[in-house]
Amino acid sequence: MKNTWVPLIFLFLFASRVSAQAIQEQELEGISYRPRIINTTDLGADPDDKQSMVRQLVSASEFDIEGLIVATGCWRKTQSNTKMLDTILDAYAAAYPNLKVHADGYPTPEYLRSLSVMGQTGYGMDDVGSGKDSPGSELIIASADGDDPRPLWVMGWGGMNTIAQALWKVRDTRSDEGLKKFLSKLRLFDVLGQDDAGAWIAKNFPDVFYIRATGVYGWQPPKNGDYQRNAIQNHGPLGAVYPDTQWATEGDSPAFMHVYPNGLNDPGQIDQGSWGGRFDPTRKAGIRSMSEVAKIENDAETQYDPYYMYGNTEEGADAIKRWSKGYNNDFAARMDWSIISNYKDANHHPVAVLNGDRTRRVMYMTASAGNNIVLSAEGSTDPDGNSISYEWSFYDEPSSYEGSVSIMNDKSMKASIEIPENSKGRNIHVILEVYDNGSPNLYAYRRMIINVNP
Ligand SMILES: [Ca+2]
Ligand SMILES: [Ca+2]
Repeated sequence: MKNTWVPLIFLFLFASRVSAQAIQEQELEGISYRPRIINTTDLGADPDDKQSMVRQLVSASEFDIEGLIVATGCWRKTQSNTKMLDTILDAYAAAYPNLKVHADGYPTPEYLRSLSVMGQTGYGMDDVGSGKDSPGSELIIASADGDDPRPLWVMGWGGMNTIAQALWKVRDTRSDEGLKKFLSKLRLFDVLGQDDAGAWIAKNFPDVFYIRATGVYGWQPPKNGDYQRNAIQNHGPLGAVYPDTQWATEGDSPAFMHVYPNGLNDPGQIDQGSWGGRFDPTRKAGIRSMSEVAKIENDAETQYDPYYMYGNTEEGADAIKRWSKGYNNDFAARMDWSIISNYKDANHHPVAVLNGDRTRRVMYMTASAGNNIVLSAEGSTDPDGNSISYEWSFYDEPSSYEGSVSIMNDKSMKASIEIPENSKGRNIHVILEVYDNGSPNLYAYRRMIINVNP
């Protein structure tokens, strides 16, 4: 087993990928691309990982998923197989013939199965070190080593020790230069901290990009409510493997929602704000894991003090919740896709055009204080022929300008923005939301960051 899966993974990885050169060309042209992502999950602890996996899979057309890894954490200290994941992938396989009718880019079930492996089978740093390599840790290494200029987002829906094992091995077997190159590809996103490996990583690899999200509750629709029952759970094979909420709903989804390429944000600019929240670009010490981690071992994290991570900004989950209509309807529409075999019988997202630019990238411009500038969504379209509406808003939290900004015609195709006299040298983030009148209404976003001349 151990000798055959590695070449198989390589085969699938390279067969499925856009060439590195093509991606580099797209990057030069500013065309946004699909994020590369590996999710590690403590499936079998809180059933909400199963919920998040359903949302991730039904959204898979937007991502290059390079790994689904079953791992451990403080709520599930051992794992022995991928059965729970396999069951959800079987549901995806049943829904796949419908899903692919509605969007390009859904990975085949066979491809996803080839990337679904076991990570560390034991808990925390006790299961990291010599002789502890797992298919999951090897997959992370192979993926980060791939010939692809894009960063690799590795998400911890449970503990971080499979990622720690990958880092441990690379440090143990490569030069400083090789380690540095490896680290530069990684973007780590840890939900809540669920073992002692996160603190170990942040302490031992202080330059690695490391977000620990703690504002992951409070954005979800009411638990086991009407939306969950009727928009998600009663929708075919994927709905059937979306369990009832036991403690909280989808606490791990903010990880991939942060990199969801919907036009709202550049995920590398973590303070912009995304469907996954907003994060402070200054690393902080002492962002602790869930209290269970210290109950397992009192000095589990304090032994690594100080360690530094990126954490949420003060809005916490409110930074997610402000987009609730967009992400709730997106998920509901995709669940519709999973049971509808005709394109014309479901709704699809509009395309938001900003000042003639049809990509999803964040745009920048300069302006002078006191000027009036016009932003245009002209050319925005809807693939279903729905009528579309526009909404322009000033997003104050990520803007370095502290005052208020008035936008005229904020519900029209063209809006006019008054650049305040006292905004010199600051920036102003303007969000365009384009939404259709299909059912449910679907949203597309764009962001213009206006840098005001000093
Ligand atoms: Ca979890
Ligand atoms: Ca539509």
